[in-house]
Amino acid sequence: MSDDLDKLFHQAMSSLTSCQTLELCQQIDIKYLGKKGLLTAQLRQLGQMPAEDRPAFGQKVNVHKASLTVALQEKKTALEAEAIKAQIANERIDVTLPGRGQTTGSLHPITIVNNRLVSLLSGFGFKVAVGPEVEDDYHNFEALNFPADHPARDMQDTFFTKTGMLLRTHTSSVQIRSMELQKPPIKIIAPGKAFRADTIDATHTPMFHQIEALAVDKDLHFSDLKSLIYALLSHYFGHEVKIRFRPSYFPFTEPSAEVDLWHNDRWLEVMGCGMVHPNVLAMSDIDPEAYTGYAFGLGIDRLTMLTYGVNDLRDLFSNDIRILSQFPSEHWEGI
Ligand code: 2U9
Repeated sequence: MSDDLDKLFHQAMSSLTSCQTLELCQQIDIKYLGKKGLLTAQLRQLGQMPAEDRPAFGQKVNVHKASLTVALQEKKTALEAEAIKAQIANERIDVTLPGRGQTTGSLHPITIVNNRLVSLLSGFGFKVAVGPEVEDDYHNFEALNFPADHPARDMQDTFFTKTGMLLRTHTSSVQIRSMELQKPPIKIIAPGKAFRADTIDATHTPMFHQIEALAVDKDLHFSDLKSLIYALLSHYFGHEVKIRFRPSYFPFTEPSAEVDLWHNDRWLEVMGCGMVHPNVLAMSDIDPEAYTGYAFGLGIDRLTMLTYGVNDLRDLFSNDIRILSQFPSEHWEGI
């Protein structure tokens, strides 16, 4: 019997030696020392023993139990220490490493230029107006005095939807919608996207950005338009600009002009303008005898290229962070 007891004890001790986890320690504890454990069960055999053997056997069981309890506790402590050591090694941070730093976004150059123009024109008393990018023929063409056979109305030049709507070819449709809701004096700007079925190259994309201005009031003259454009461009470039007005043609303005800017020793076409055509005023229920209006339109993408020396428009739309992160957004934000 005593031999069995020793065997049991050594069996417990050897399984404890090879045990590598706290869970296994717990299992050994239960298996040998628990209420129904193998060593605990040995005490129950005392009853069937000769009385003289009982004290020695009982004592031996208790010694084994005590030894195993101590060994288990030591093993548990060792395993816990190992686990903490491993965790510390795992979570170690090197506080001497340089920080990764924060990456901040920046505004797209087109947004920067747009914001500056909106800000300058707000200073001249213009209010921002917005409207839909998917338009109907009336607001995009008809109300702007486009003749029925004008090339812009052709499938080749304009994106039409299956339902007979179109993608606005300019933001002028926004001003038409504003004139439906509001009577003179009117002083609005319409910044936004416009769409034309152009083949993509260095200076053309099917989606581009515009800002258009419209003023309608009594006694507005071409001279008011000229002085506004001169002031706008001078403030934009930060110095007095040299510009010229060259006669042109648009269905919605009469007279019409292109504005050229003297830049890097040559004339560059930067915008178009004119006095609002009497037909356009009349179609919006504004009496052309009592009121006159002036308007201009400016391509923001082209002005962005000019401002930052970008030669290829496609670079502005490639979403290449190496290009986009070069523009000093903070400087112009909110201006
Ligand atoms: C209304 C009446 C008149 C807006 C105008 C232009 C001249 C013009 C182009 C500039 C470059 C378009 O982006 S671009 O390709 N625009 O030349 N736009 S006058 O005239 C209007 C607008 C609204 C009711």
